[in-house]
Amino acid sequence: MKSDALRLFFALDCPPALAEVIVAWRDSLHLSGRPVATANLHLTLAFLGQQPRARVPELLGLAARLQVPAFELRLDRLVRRRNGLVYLAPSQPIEGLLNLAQALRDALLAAGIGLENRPFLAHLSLLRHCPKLPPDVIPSFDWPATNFALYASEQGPHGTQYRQLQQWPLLRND
Ligand code: 2AM
Repeated sequence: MKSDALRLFFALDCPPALAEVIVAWRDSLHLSGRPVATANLHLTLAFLGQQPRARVPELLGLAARLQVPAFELRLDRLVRRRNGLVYLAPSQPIEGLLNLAQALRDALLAAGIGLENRPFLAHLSLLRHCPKLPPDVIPSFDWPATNFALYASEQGPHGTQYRQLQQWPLLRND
């Protein structure tokens, strides 16, 4: 029987060609830990947690109404958290990204879906349970962010899978 709740989040989907390049670079560092699958690379904009399946049409509607410009995202920091999560992040605040995350948060709040009160952390997770990073690793990946999507996080036979429910374009600048 299908569960009537889904674990949902909005995210930027890493373009497949860029995901391949990032994963090849990550693997070349030979870090210990549990790597995130190439297909799962994404940058979360808003984490909704468990939501009733019946809410999905409303979420699709509010996302479709957002009018946010496309932007360039440069990932140029490699970070390891104390819990062993290793991620890529921008070293500078990216206005377009912050605007998109805020627009989503506002639209969700207006729909009565409050997010956790922790500040938005722009990050693309690469590896979990990593004990240590080598010093002086300076990445540089450019990601033209042209769309965003709603995902359901599901447990599959090979671990966590992120199923894209729908995606929407960001506004072109030209
Ligand atoms: P992570 O990669 O840092 O774990 C699906 O689980 C996505 O939602 C992942 O990007 C995950 O981030 C993020 N996520 C999971 N729990 C979250 C929470 N409580 N707050 C914000 N993001 C969360």
